[in-house]
Amino acid sequence: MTIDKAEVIVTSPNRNFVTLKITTSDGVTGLGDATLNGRELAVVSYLRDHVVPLLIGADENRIEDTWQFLYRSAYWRRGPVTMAAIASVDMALWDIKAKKAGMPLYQLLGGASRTGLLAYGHASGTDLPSLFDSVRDHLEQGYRAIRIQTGVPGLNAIYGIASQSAAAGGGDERYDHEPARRGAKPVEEDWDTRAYLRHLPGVFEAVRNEFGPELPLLHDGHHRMTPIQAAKLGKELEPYDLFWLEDCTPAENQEALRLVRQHTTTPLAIGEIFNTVWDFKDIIREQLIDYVRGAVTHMGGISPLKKTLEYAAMYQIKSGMHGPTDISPVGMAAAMHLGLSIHNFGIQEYMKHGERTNQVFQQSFTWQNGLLHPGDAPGLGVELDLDEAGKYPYEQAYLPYNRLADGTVHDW
Ligand code: GCO
Ligand code: MG
Repeated sequence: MTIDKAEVIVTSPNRNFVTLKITTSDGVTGLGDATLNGRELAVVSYLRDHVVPLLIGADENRIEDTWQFLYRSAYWRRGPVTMAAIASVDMALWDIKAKKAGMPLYQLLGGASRTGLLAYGHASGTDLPSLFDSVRDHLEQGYRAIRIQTGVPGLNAIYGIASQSAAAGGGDERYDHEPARRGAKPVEEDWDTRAYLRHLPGVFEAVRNEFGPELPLLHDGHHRMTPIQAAKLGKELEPYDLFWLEDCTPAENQEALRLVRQHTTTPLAIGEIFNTVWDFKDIIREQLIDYVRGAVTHMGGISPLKKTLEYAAMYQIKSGMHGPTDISPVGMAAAMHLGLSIHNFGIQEYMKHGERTNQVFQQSFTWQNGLLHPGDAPGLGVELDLDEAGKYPYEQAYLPYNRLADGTVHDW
């Protein structure tokens, strides 16, 4: 059989999503997530103008060959736009193969290595009381691991504090629990690393005192520290036994992690903005990280992320796949099937999608006792309702960005 049709669907129920839908000549369909937050339409063009014409008439069974062809024949390798586009093809072809086999995808990937996936949610607050409320709310929802972000005294709006994104819309109108906001220009936030470093250890001390020693706690530094600042923070957080400190330094400077590692035993996670195994190669081999944060959607698909995680396994490094709401339900399903099947699963990020998103994407995953499971429907277990998707046309939206008090642009 061959690929008959490949459609690129853009929809914005609670936020923008780009989905590739492949249909084979025997009428089987597969979905792939190609969402690149804030730069969505670049991937739409890459797919529609350059990839879809190459897929028509191709053999849908040849997943690895198709991946290699799209990656190598472009000549211009890597980069988020290219790799999100290739990822969507890879996911859709795995979806089709598993549907044809009549199995949930995790069975084709080797079968389940566990009963479910430990997932963490995002607690946040502008101050300690609101942070504690948010942690309690997450515990009530069943989360067994929690990311902690708080406001910093003196700073108005900073990364990861939900109340600000909620303030952008409120209710179901909000931009889906996540900092990107609809609008023609990115919103400006402020930043002061010294104020943050003074504040954060006290926050973790308070959270540990309130919630005890067992709860796995995570924190995202969002690329904002210099190497020596990250080293200092990692060291100061050691008494609070973090599950991980994420993106402590800018992702481009991999040598930074050597310096951080020399100073702290706080586990490190990195890679949500990485695109290929080459971005992970050295930091895995040198054992500079503990968790691979790659997303199926941004790493070129299930095939390359599985290879990267198998390589990581040789160094006892585990998965910590990216799962904010800008990973669509299709990308999340792909992460769940992969996570369930590999041996070195660590944790899965899980931010719940909004109601309208769940109507556009019909999903079969389950969330019970703090564990995710992709479900047992054949394929990825996600179907796209085209009529629902059509109700929500694309709307321009951007992630915010940071400036320091003197006006200098800073990593967000
Ligand atoms: C995370 C991330 C996200 C990103 C977002 C950007 O750890 O979940 O840092 O919140 O900011 O995915 O598109
Ligand atoms: Mg992050």
